[in-house]
Amino acid sequence: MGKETYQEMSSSTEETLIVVKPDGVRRGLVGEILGRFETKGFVVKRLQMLTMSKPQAEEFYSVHKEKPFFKELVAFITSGPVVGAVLSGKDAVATVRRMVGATKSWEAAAGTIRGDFGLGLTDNTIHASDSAESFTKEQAAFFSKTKG
Ligand code: 3AN
Repeated sequence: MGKETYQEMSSSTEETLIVVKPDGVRRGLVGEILGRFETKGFVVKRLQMLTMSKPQAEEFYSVHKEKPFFKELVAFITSGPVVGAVLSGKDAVATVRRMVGATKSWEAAAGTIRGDFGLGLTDNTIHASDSAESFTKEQAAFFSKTKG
């Protein structure tokens, strides 16, 4: 492998956060979902199952606080345990979002997680950070009670 190729690869390695939502956990999809990311080549850097408190969920979803569906979103994400994972790999934010698929699961392409595992909107199986800035904020909110 040439030096340039190596630098190009290493410079685009980044991290992102995925959260398997309560519907995904209830339906037993945690292993399947994490497996897809591992098979793709992402490395799991942090992993935690927890049930978010209301304040934690409001912090986690703070970018959506003016949206009409904010209350519904907070009520849903706090409705049961979720599993959050920090994934590391090439172009992680954009690549993981492509694997997650469109927000409306019924419109999400086959082969994506939302496209293959559900028909919901609020209950759309999985959350994934949409930018490096969101990742930083969401990781802090998600792991606020966790060390390491
Ligand atoms: P995504 O998760 O695809 O980035 P966003 O950031 O537009 O979607 O919305 C955040 C979350 O809010 C979505 N995952 C979905 O659960 C929920 N959501 C988005 N739009 C609506 C809506 N119109 N009604 C109810 N919930 C919504």
